[in-house]
Amino acid sequence: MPLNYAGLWTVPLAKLAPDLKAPVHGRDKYAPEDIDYALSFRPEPGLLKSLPNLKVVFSLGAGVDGFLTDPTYPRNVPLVRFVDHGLSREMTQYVVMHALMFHRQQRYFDHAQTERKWRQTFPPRPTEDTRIGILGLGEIGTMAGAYLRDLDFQVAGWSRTRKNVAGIESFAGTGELHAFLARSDILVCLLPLTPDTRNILNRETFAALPKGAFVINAARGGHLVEDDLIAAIDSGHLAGAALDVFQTEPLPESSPLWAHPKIAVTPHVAGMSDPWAATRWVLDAMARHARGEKLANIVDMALGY
Ligand code: NDP
Ligand code: OXD
Repeated sequence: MPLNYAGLWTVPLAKLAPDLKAPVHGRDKYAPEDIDYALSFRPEPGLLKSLPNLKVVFSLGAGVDGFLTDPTYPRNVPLVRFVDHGLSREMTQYVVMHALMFHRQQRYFDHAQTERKWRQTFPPRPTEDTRIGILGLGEIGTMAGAYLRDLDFQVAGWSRTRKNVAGIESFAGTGELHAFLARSDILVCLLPLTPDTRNILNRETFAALPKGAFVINAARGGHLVEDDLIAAIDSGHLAGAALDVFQTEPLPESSPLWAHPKIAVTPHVAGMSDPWAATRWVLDAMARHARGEKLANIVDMALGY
């Protein structure tokens, strides 16, 4: 069952700002012209456009594709995204966990356990020789990369602009994508979903990875061509994948991803915004906005993130 998001936010809002009028769309009656600020994650298309006096939209998640894929989104209204240490940390845990599960062959040992078999093996390659590539070296990618670097993996990141992060090699722009992929034994996607990055995890991308590479997608389902991934794994080119996000969510029961022995599936839970932290952030940002201060983490409408 998807979580009832509105229900999650109303409790902290009522506790932290009891005097604030905060109607829940679809549950409470409200006059569209009374709404100054909107808090949302994947608003129904057209909803934000229907609020004529909207001053700021707060994205309760880090990714804002749920707003910008709506062609009616009022682009003159600032969209601010949630950037939070706790959220980045949860995402980092997911990435590190799946990188280590692959590196330490945990699924192989899980399987051996079901057969009561004592199957000792060495890791396929030493940690220092294992190259991890992170697509998207932003808030989350940088934190995940730093933890993996500190575990002695060779970490590189790919971003639009060049980065200078100690111990992490930086690749930038489409011109350097192929070289980045060619050195990535574990490929992690932490990109925002934009027209430039949609379907970036595709047949050509997988072919550019070294044989036996593993793919972790914790960003958006729209990044991944699911059939291409299955074909690359079934052909033996890729070793497997960990997926938290899908083209269609909830992932339909009929999807072959569920039962694939080399794919780990989770239901978009890699990083969940803490409602209390996010509510404190929204209230603080609203106060700043009311004082005429500039808000941090405003989405660049042209870039889409
Ligand atoms: P940021 O905006 O901080 O980082 C995005 C990174 O992607 C930046 O390094 C940016 O480059 C890079 N990038 C964007 N477009 C391109 C491009 N065309 N080519 C190369 N690099 C590009 O985002 P966050 O780290 O905060 O979040 C990343 C994503 O993680 C979110 O958008 C969301 O989709 C996903 N997410 C998923 C969650 C889950 O539960 N599964 C939870 C939270 C987030 P540059 O730095 O040069 O601008
Ligand atoms: C996010 C998410 O973008 O939870 O924060 O997917």
